[in-house]
Amino acid sequence: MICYNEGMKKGVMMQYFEWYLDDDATLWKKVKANAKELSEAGFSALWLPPAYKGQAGIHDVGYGVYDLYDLGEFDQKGSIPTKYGTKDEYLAAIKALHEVGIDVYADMVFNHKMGADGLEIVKVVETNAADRDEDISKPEDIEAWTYFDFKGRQGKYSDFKWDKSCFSGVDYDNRQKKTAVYRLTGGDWDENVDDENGNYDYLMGADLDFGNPEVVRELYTYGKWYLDMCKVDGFRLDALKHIDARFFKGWLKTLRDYSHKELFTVGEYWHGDIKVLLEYLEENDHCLSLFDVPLHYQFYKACNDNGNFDMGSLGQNTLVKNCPLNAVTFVENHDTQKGQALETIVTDWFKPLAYAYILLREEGYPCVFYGDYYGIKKFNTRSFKKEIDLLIKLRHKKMNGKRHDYFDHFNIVGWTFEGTDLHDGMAALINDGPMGEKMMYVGKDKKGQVYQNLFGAKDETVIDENGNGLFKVDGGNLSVYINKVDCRSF
Ligand SMILES: [Ca+2]
Ligand SMILES: [Ca+2]
Ligand SMILES: [Ca+2]
Repeated sequence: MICYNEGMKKGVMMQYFEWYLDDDATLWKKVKANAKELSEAGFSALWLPPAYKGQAGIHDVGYGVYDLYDLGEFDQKGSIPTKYGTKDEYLAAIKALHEVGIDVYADMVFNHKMGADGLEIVKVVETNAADRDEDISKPEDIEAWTYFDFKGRQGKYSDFKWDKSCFSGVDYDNRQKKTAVYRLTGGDWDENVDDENGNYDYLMGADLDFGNPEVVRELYTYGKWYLDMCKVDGFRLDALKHIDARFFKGWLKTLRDYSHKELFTVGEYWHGDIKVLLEYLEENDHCLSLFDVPLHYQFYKACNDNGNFDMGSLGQNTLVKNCPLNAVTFVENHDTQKGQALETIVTDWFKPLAYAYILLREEGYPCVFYGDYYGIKKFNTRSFKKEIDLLIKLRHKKMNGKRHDYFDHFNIVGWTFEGTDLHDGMAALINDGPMGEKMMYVGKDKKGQVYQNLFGAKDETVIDENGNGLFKVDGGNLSVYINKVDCRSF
């Protein structure tokens, strides 16, 4: 099997946006300006937000996708730029990132389209919102927003026009001004979607019908266009729960063959049950990675449990444990942050502990959240840049040699790296309870060396003749110890 996981090469990606960035069309310029600094901090890839025009124009975070071919180039939805800038600025940002060796992953939102240009009379049945396999009306005509002709673009790049034949669901009848889950009678819900609500094909907007070969063909064409135009190195796929699970396997294979690139890809399948995620990967021959949602939920639980979370169980039943090559680990994202639909905030005290867990272990491909790195202006949350920078530096310099795990305690758990002949190791501890210490092995050849903690109170410990150190960790905190002679360079 091909290893699609950059994390195994110590890669670190950043999700370079949060939900509440200013609608000032400056993100692409900021990316370009910060490229060198991000590279020096040790980031190897950025996941950039959806770059195409959304229904709310400059105010759209990007998930209310209107025109996939408008990357901030056409006067549509009230502006030429998107929330993040113009197409030229996007391409310049990608170029700047490539120049410093940072890969770029584009966010692909293929489940739905919004902000249609016109209404059509469509034949539908209303379905039970809680069980979409159940029809609750006879076939009826409604007036739906399903016609997209993108007048502002005038056919540039693609003359594909979207109409009612391209969609399998809508949620609004303009005649009756009624909101419901309507299924277009021309086809059926897509199969191979999540089974929540009976069939979870429908999420929002005009739902793409992956049973229509024209739609599938257009998305293949689009993928090639995107690679040619933007030269990205991979993708983040939105809303996989709601899209036929068979689609992306073919799409990715075609684009990988076409571009001769690995095209690292991570999908958003928002589900806390590891079994569901493993099944999805199995179904797709592991051709992509998924975000480790179960691990996020463990962080969320641990930080809210006042020390009662069993830290010894951290990582059990997670993707990174069961399928590390296909796991993208993360602490927080634009959906879990405050104010969002899936709000499950990992609180401040636990954040450095969670980042230590995803950044200082080899398994999984860690993804740092913009809002954690820079802080979230809208809510005046704190920046964890200092801690994250230090952890990434430790990841690159000290994650060497054999690892020893100590997930054997209700509060204090830890792990060490022995190092190699050429490179030193380290000892890490995370603690959701009161201050304490833990004996851990760092290698017999370390006998007599002084290890110092880079976090908190700069505690020191001397490695004994058996290669063990007694490492201290403050209450609700983390410690990372390295050979004291190296501390000055950190
Ligand atoms: Ca769908
Ligand atoms: Ca569909
Ligand atoms: Ca505990």
